[in-house]
Amino acid sequence: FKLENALHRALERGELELHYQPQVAVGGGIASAEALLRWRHPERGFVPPVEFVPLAEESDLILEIGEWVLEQVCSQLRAWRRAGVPVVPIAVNLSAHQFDDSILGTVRRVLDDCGLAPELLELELTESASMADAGKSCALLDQLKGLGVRLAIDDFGTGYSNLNYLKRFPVDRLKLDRSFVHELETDADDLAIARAVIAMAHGLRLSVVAEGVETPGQLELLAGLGCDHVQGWLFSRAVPAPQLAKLLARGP
Ligand code: G
Ligand code: G
Ligand code: MN
Ligand code: NA
Repeated sequence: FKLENALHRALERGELELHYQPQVAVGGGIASAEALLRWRHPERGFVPPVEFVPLAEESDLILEIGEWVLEQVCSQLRAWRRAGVPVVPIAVNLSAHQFDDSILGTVRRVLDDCGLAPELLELELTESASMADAGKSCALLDQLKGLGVRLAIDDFGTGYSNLNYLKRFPVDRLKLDRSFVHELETDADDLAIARAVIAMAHGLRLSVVAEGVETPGQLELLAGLGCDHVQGWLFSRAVPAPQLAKLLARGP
């Protein structure tokens, strides 16, 4: 059978869901969370996003899925707020294919539909998507920032960053890629890179969230470097919405 055909129907059949991974303030509680797509295929079971997101990106399907993700996150935030859950900003991954002028209308519409404070929505752009045509990205990011949403550069350090553009991008934070975190305790080069990225980000008035933090040793090193937030299995995997609500209700 064709996974691609099934993916076309997955949206309508409600087989896609979002899980949420907490992003924890160093020395504090849950400051935000990242929404991560999950596909529960009726026969194949759980299909990871690394398998189906690239497939969806081969067609305009990624635009439909991307819009669904934004709608889902905003209506989830509204539902939580109505239920008295102490909400935090939620970060959404944008595919490079979504990153054109049409994203402005989409983001404005989902925020309006839910009557949501724009600061509760963060958009994650990969370094490669934002730097591919950095001049154009700069204009688009300015317009997105004008809507009041938060902006982050995902997988920082793995693409081709143009620091001239990074300087001009109106982004709020960098996500230090987990490939630099994985061997932080044993690889002096990774430690040097993490230190440099954090220092540069702070110099540019950006905050840093480190991805893939799995051990107390990694956390300790990152805290020593002044890293602002951490995300990873040390704290929590991505969890279904009701579970995140419980974690948020528990407080810091
Ligand atoms: O959760 P997991 O580690 O399996 O996610 C793998 C990759 O899938 C991540 O790099 C993430 O950026 C991507 N991904 C997860 N959810 C979404 C989404 O809603 N939209 C897009 N475009 N990519 C996503
Ligand atoms: O958008 P991005 O690719 O950064 O998505 C985050 C991905 O990282 C998700 O697929 C998530 O499952 C994965 N992830 C989250 N925490 C950890 C971790 O502590 N270790 C590893 N290896 N992967 C993680
Ligand atoms: Mn991400
Ligand atoms: Na990432």
